[in-house]
Amino acid sequence: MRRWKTKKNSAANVFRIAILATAALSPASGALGQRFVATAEEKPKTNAVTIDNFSFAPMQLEVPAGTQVTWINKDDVPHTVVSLDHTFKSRALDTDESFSFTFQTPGTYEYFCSVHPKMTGRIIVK
Ligand SMILES: [Cu+2]
Repeated sequence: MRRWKTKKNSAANVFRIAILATAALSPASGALGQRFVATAEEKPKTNAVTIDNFSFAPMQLEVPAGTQVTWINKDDVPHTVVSLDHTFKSRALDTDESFSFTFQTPGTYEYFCSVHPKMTGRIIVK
């Protein structure tokens, strides 16, 4: 009777230790943790404006000061990103090329494409 009880307890303990070891060593949980950290660090700092079908999307973007904004050209013709007050100015961007600018000073930044001046956009920095 007593011997049977001891045996049962130790079997339960071995089972519990095995579960803990599996959780600690699981590569899946480690990768998941890393991906979460990377996302949390990158997300607040980057904002993207897509150039597609001769327009900027979103046309107006509001970001906190210190944010880097990246424009990427998804059209099959070249476009530029030029601010009205010349705070920033890209070269001609071919398909899938991008241009980035970091906005440190709060304000409203109107910009356009110098190749197609009817293409306009606005970045509002708070
Ligand atoms: Cu253009």
